[in-house]
Amino acid sequence: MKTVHSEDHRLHFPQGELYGGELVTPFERPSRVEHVLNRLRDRGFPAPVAPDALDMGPVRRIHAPDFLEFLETGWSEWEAAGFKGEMIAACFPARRMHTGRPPVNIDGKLAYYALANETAITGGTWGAAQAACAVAQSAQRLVAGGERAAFALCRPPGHHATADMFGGYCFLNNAAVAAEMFRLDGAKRVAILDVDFHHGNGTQDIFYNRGDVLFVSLHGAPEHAFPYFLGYADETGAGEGEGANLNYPMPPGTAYDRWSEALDHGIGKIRNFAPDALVISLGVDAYKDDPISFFKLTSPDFMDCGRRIAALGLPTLFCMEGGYAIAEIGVNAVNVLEGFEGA
Ligand code: Q9C
Ligand code: ZN
Repeated sequence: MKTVHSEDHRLHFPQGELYGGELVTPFERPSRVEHVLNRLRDRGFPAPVAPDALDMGPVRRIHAPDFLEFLETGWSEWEAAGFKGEMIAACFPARRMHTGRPPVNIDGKLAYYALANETAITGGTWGAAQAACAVAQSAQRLVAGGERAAFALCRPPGHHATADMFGGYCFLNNAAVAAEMFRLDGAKRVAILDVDFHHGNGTQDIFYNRGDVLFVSLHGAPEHAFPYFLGYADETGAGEGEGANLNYPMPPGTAYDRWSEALDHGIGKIRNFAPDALVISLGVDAYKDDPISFFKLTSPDFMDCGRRIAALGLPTLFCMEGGYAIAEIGVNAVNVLEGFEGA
């Protein structure tokens, strides 16, 4: 399986993440990628290839023009306003305050486009987000071109990003853009399976009204886990998309016995949907030692997960999402790929 990777992910490395009332070094950091690259090399995977230039066409089909403009120009507006720190939202259009009008003031704009304030924007963020999305696009082209599977080593991740909000470490929804590209390439139906510990609220929201893209997510129950306000089992899609959204929220302490039951159930739904392509939002933060998550998967479990995904027999694009047990992220992510290839 080929990997697509860009060193431009390094452009995004904020100094601070607001966590428990402290500014800490972000959990989502560049060294995550180094561990994955090292493991790929150690396990004999082909050397990663660089992506082609980003095609903004499919990005514009997923994200709103004003949001893309904010990501592109926000940092210079922030600097011009005289702010000295990184861009961290300090307020939100909360309940009963949202009238859908983006402010002109950059501090207000930041609040408008943010869905959480753990995620800072820096001068390099837009470049890195574009590179991550280009990585997903190039890997998608490999699969659309006939490869059985490809690995998009995206950083920053994407599944929390909605059409017009960033947060949860995400800016552009790489997996959603790739799924849309499969549709543009002629796939009648596409399935997205999100195994990241966190609910893929962005991907869910983007495709909620569409019947051509099935979204299946396994995640920490929203009562207990970020993003807290979405990811319940009764969110099943709307309109044309009714029945094409499937959430498997699971409680603290969930181990592979229960998690894999949900996986098999979701895989069964994907099989019935009969998609022409499969996108995996590959977060490995369901790992037992992940510092910000509460599932109990072991490293061998990730290999079994890859095996079960392979049994679908679909052209498959893996898009990297979360995973914050830095030392083990390489083993866990590559185990999914090895399980897939060995199946
Ligand atoms: N107390 C991904 O795994 N944590 N994003 C906020 C609030 C944000 C995770 C915690 C976690 C985002 C791609
Ligand atoms: Zn996650």
